Amino acid sequence: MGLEKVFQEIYQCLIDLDRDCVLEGVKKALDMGASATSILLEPMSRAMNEIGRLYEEGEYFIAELIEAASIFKDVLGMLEDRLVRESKGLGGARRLTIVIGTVKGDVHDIGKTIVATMLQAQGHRVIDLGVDVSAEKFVEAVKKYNADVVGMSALLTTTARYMREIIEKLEEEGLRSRVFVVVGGAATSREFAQEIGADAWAKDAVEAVKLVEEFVKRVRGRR
Ligand code: B12
Repeated sequence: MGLEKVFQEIYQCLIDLDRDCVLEGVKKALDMGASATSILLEPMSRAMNEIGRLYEEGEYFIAELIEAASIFKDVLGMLEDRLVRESKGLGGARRLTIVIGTVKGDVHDIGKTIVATMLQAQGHRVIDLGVDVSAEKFVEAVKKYNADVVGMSALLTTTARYMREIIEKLEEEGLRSRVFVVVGGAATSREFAQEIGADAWAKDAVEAVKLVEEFVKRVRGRR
């Protein structure tokens, strides 16, 4: 069986909320040489989008979303060490301090956690503030840890708007120009990021890592 077929199996098993079948598929994919990153960002994330769509259509309810998230977290736990090992790390390059969190009113944390794990695996110091994080908490953490990067996640249209308030708060405190602000999550887009005055947007964790790497290169040139 080809890897594509196994990925399709993982995708379908997650939509069917069949935990054992998902875990089996993941093991099979690993045996066939798939990377943890590709498993998480391809079949697993695609299935979550489809589950979201089914919820929107009224075919799935909150209970199904909770179950899907629980299966996803099992897989994340199973793949975490590999995710870290797959990362090439920064070697001698400058490490950054990154403050990351899901914004106020929002409890979706799977994507944010993948991004945080991958950035940490790159050798950065990552302060994960968790979910439902207020502007005050972001500002406090930027000061306390002397952060270089602020990462904000939002999956709800309503909470994504709150990101602008966080950026304004950073401005008020005179911190905005000191930090690179990157946003992500299903409720955001490149245009949205521009609109609220963020520095960058990433569609997934791989892109987030790339963005921060590019930023590291620029910072190294300056400091
Ligand atoms: C699982 C899930 C839940 C779970 C979350 C569990 C958990 N611990 O996270 C639970 C059941 C709690 C939940 C609750 C709700 N949910 Co929900 N949920 C989802 C679902 C199906 C999957 C999300 C997910 O985990 N995806 C997988 C991860 C890997 O992807 P990701 O989060 O997008 O992250 C990637 C990128 O976006 C990016 N990224 C993410 N964060 C960041 C941050 C930075 C800095 C960067 C650079 C990149 C980045 O990188 C990540 C990895 O590649 C989505 C569907 C969807 N399309 O997203 C709906 C969805 C987000 N939920 C939705 C809704 C409506 C709700 C509820 C309001 C439902 C209700 N009536 O109660 C509540 C809100 C609760 C709250 N206050 O937050 C809607 C939002 C609609 C909207 N536009 O506002 C969606 C889109 C479903 C839908 N299509 O209707 N939900």
